[in-house]
Amino acid sequence: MADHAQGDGAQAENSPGEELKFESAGPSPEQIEAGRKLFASPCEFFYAAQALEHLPAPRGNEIALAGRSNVGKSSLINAITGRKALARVSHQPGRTRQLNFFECQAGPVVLVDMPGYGYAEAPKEIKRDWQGLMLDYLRGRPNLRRVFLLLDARVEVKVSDLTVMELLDQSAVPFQIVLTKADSVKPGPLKRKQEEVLALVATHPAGLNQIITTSSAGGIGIEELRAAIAEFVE
Ligand SMILES: Nc1nc2c(ncn2[C@@H]2O[C@H](COP(=O)(O)OP(=O)(O)OP(=O)(O)O)[C@@H](O)[C@H]2O)c(=O)[nH]1
Ligand SMILES: [Mg+2]
Repeated sequence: MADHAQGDGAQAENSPGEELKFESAGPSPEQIEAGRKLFASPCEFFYAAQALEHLPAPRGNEIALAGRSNVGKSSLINAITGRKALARVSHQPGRTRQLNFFECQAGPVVLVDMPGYGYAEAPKEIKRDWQGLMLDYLRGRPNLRRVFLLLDARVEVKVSDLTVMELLDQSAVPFQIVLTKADSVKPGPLKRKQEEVLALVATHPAGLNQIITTSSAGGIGIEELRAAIAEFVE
């Protein structure tokens, strides 16, 4: 879990035997249990939209995963739902080119896997289509309860990330930063990244002041993410 990753880094700086106290801003055991229960029931793909006019009628609480191409959105959907290949993962950036909707039976909660932004290689017209769809969706979806905005823990924050944060501020859509691929970063740099991102998000009115550090590959932060999603279930 994220606080374990933070804890490892802090522990090394303390003398042996010294009692360690971590201010845990993370979920309570009850919230973790609510998240576990929510995703113990199956989640299924039910809809793909390539244009705004083809979105499914709003139902349930929608939670969208947004972020640069290759940041790990589809992998995180698989980790959250406990399914290996519910969302399609690729080594090539720009794999997801539509909005993919997954409904979890308990809930109702709908997870939305989004096309990535910032992928330079894609042909311009195609890119405009799928990135335009993503931005229009983020601006105007009535039942969108939260956006998890994914940032790769190994990569610097890019202008395109800031643009999306500003759009969410303007549209008053609450977003929470999720650091991904924490398995590939040492504790020291990871802690610095967390601090840098917390400082950044504090400058965005729509940004939540708690971030979640994850690794789909290492199972880090997944319980915490599930607990955050379970908050929306009535
Ligand atoms: N080390 C590591 N690699 C990961 C992790 N999550 C995803 N990856 C890798 O990152 C690459 C992209 O993952 P995806 O889940 O397809 O990323 P995406 O954000 O959905 O990408 P697009 O759909 O192209 O925007 C794949 O090669 C994954 O195996 C992780 O937690 N750790
Ligand atoms: Mg994807």
